Amino acid sequence: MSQPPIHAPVPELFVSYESAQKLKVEAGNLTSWDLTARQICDLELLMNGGFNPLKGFMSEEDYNGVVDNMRLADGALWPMPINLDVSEKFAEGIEEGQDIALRDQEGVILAILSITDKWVPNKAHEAEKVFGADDLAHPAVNYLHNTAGPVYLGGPITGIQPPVHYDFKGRRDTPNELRAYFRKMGWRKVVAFQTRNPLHRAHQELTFRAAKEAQANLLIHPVVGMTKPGDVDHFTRVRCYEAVLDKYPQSTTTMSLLNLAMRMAGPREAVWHGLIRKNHGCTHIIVGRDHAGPGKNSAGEDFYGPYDAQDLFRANQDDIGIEMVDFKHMVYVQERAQYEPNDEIEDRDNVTILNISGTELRRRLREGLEIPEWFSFPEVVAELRRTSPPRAKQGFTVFFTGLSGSGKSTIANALMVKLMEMGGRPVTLLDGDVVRKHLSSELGFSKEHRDLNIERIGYVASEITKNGGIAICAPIAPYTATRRSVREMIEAFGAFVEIHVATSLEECESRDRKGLYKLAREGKIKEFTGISDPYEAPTNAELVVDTKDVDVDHCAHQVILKLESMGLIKG
Ligand code: PPS
Repeated sequence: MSQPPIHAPVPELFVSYESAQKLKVEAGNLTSWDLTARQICDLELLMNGGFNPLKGFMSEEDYNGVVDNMRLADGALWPMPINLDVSEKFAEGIEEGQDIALRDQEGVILAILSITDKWVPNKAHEAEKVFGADDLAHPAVNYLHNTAGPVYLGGPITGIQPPVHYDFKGRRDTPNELRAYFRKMGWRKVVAFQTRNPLHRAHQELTFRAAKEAQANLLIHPVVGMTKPGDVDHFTRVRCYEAVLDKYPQSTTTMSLLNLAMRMAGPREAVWHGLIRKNHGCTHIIVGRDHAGPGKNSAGEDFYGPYDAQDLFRANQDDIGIEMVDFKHMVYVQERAQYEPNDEIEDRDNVTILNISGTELRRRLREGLEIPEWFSFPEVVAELRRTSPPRAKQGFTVFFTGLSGSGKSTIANALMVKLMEMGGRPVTLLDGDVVRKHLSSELGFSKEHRDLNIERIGYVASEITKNGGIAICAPIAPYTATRRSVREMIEAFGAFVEIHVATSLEECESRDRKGLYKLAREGKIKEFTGISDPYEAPTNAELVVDTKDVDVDHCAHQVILKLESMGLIKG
């Protein structure tokens, strides 16, 4: 197979500096689209040649070819649709033949799109063909249906400026910058290692072996754009990669960050990664087991077979234009104190083979357990521990829900004092009444207003949780869907402990501590929860308490025991 001339530049879509200055002023008058985070990633790689041969967002003809056969209209191999998805409302005001300005999230104009095509895609068909199933458990299918706009725009791009990055500037390279680096270093063969995870000893070992086998230099090329939801954030990962970089023999290896928005499309993604790496001047790419795998489908099965990505890559290797190096599954052989490819261990009955899965690693981090030196480098483990402290040191939210007068606030207050007595983390109480005074004073009790109130509480609690504090919330929060959305918001940063204070309506009404039930019965307070407004009782709360025959202290103690059992506080 003929190798591409890795040092020749790839075409970019930028105009000259002078033209860009002029265009920027002119584009100020155009209709403009505010790019989403994913579109910014796509646009950056379109403009800098990372998505060569694409010259802009795909036309309908290119899109159809790509979806159905992985081919652009001119026959070139391309596995992934790259479209500008917009809202119906925006699309209504747009005509084919029109130029629009594409702005980043601060409003800076990055490019002009000359629209040639506007159409409504068949998303179910796209999901089936590109991702293998129209199943929302696939993160890209979920994005397609629930985040991406319903109308696609296509057409060539005129690049004005690349998106601005404030982090790790020195580690980001365009395809042509990397090509120039390889030329300067005299690297004629380069193996790329694509990754979205921290590197441990096994990865270091396998990448080193892959480079040796291909007699090539090594490019660690991690994705820092968008990866799989729930991945270790790229800030932490890059600090980890920097620590691992020192472990390679000097000047054989370099690292560069790729602002790609991954789709987790397994086989098609592997082909796409190959084309992107070829554009970045690489001659080889490592493709592993379950490359860019999205996890399990809604039936609990893998979306793709473990070697589907390697098979599709192999079948298209000539068109991709770079060679695949198969990933070797490396395991640690205790007796020989070294990593070896799992399929090459002949005396496996006589040796101890050690391995720690990703799930096991996360458990050990969460519970503050030992992570052995044979598995990872101490610097990497220290970085991961800094970002993922054990649960007993992470922030969390305790979310009480229940009728007015059920005892939420009283238990919440007792809990706050007990947690403060223990010390270690700051505690904030977001009580229903307090929130309504300071955060939601303009809101009433319609469904819309109650939802807004709970969303605000959820947002504040998620910020507290993210920053390592304890948030205690005590609103009525009568709607299941709203409580679920708050749970999701918080679980991105730490534990969400829902406590249903299930004191019955009869009991709350007979206490009527604020005299509100009487007024509600008389119709003097409208939309009163339990009387003239609904309360949807939780079915999946972490704990249910009832204050009828149990004193507050005991209820608060039950919560403390729950928090202990979840590892959130130390007994
Ligand atoms: S919600 O539904 O979660 O937004 O309600 P919340 O913010 O917790 O506010 C509840 C407190 O407001 C008082 N109050 C009412 N509650 C329910 N329905 C109506 N219509 C209403 N009007 C005023 C009541 O004192 C609630 O306080 P708690 O602490 O729950 O008794």
